[in-house]
Amino acid sequence: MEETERQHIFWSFRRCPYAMRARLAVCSAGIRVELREILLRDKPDAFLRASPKGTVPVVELADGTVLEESRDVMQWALSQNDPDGWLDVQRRDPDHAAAFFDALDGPFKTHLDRYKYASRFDPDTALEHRAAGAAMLAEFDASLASQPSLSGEKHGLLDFATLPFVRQFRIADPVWFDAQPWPHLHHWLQDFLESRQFASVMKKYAIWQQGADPVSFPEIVESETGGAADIGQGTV
Ligand SMILES: N[C@@H](CCC(=O)N[C@@H](CS)C(=O)NCC(=O)O)C(=O)O
Repeated sequence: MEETERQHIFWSFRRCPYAMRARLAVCSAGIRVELREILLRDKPDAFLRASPKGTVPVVELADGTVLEESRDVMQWALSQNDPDGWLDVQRRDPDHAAAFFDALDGPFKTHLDRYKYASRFDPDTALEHRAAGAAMLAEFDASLASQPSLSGEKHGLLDFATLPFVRQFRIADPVWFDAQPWPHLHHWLQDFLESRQFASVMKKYAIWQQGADPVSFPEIVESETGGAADIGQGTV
C-alpha cells in the first residue's frame, strides 16, 4: 500500500451479509481497499461522520464519494473491473436483476429477520415467516434445477448477492434447512461455503481503532512460486 496514495475505505462487519456480498464483489473486481472492521454496538465516530445512517457496508472512495448501500458497492466495484462477468446477468436483463434484488432485500430479508431473530420481533409468527421465506427458497431451488446458477450458466451478481442471506437462513436451524427438498439449493450453498472465495472474505480482523495500521483487503499472500498473489480471486 502506497503511503501517499489515498485508499478507498471499506467499513465492514464480518458477519453482516450485506457487507459480505460487498466484500465478495470488491475481491472479484480485484480492487484494493483499506478495511475497517467495526462493532455495530460501538460504532466509531469516524464511521458515523462518513455515513450517519450507521449501517455497514460503507465505502468511502478516494475521491470522497460515499457509498452507503451494499448494492451500490457491488455495482461500483464490478463497474471498475468484472473479470468473471458477474454483471452479465444484469446486462442481459436489467429488469429481472432489479426485481430480483428488490425481492431479496425486501420480502426475503424481512422473513429471514422475523424467523432468525424472532425474539426481537414476534416469536409467535416465526414459523409463518420461515414458511414464507421457504417458499422463496423453493423458487431458488427450482431455478437452480434448470440452470447452474441464479445468474444463468455461471455464478454472477445474483448468486453472490443472495448466498450470504441463504447462509443465514440455514444457520437459524441447520437440521430443518438440510431436511428440506431443495437439493440444488443445498449443493449451491455448500459449494460456496467450501470455496476459497468465501474463506477470503471471512477472515477475522481486529476491530479498527483511530491511528491503527491500515488493513489492506483483500490480503496479499505469497504464492508458491514466490510472487505476490491476491487471496481474493478464485471461482466457486
Ligand atoms: N440496505 C443496506 C442494509 C445494511 C444493513 O442493514 N446492515 C446491518 C448489518 S447486517 C447494519 O449495519 N445494521 C445497523 C445496526 O445494527 O446498528 C445495505 O444494503 O447496505
